[in-house]
Amino acid sequence: TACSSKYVLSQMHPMWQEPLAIPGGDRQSPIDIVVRKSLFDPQLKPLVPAYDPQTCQQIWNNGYSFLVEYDDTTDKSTLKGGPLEDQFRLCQFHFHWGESNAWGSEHTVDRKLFPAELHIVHWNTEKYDLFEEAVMEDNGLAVIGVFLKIGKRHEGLQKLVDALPAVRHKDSVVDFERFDPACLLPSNINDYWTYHGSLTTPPLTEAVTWIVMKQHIEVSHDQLAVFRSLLFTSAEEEVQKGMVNNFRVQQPLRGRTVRSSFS
Ligand code: 1SD
Ligand code: ZN
Repeated sequence: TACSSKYVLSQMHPMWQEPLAIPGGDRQSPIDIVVRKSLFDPQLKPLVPAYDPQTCQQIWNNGYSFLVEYDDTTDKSTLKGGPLEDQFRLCQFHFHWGESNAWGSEHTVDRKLFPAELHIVHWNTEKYDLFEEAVMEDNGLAVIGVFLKIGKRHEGLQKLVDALPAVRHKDSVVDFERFDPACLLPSNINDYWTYHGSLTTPPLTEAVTWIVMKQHIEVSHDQLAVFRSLLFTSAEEEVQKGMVNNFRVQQPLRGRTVRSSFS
């Protein structure tokens, strides 16, 4: 189970209400991306997302974020190229955000914080049979990270924002169909940073090839306010807690190289 993982003993975010314990692995996420220290790798290929919006199924408030989940039983929605050698399959996307617009992202760029960060999660179907297996293994997952900034209203995101009141409480699920996560990518997906890291929530396994977009997307303050109206707590709980600051603290780079696809 997730709780028997050695990584659970590593540094925990205060949100998880666990003690800060023994330092864990050497490839943890998130990190600060120091632009000047990132290494341009001309071998890095263009990223090739090929998503079928028909695989979109539901939104689930899992008590930490909301997950937009996709049918990942076939190769209908895939990601390849970029730093990836294998083909990966889309399974879900989610966000991390702050209580104010001054912070909320997990990764930072030269210490700059963004108000939110999108994670599009894919698993390696060439090496593994199940998502649950891929999560525990090297090269199991590929996650695209996109920073959100406050600006004009994001038209593509609005359909999702409109559905969020239905999953206000923890454990609530609502049908959600035909949403193409590609509409949440910036216009230039060929400029990105990549490094080897981990999940940022338990089991914190070091299974992730991170692909962090250089370009951010813009959303309105009101759209992010709807994210903040969600709850960490279930309908049964007496004291309701607003879903904000659902990010992990930054982790040491420990000698890793962050590569960039651009110079
Ligand atoms: O926060 C998510 C978590 O909700 C879960 O989806 C997990 C496995 O996919 O991934 C983490 S994260 O590392 O993508 N932040
Ligand atoms: Zn995430």
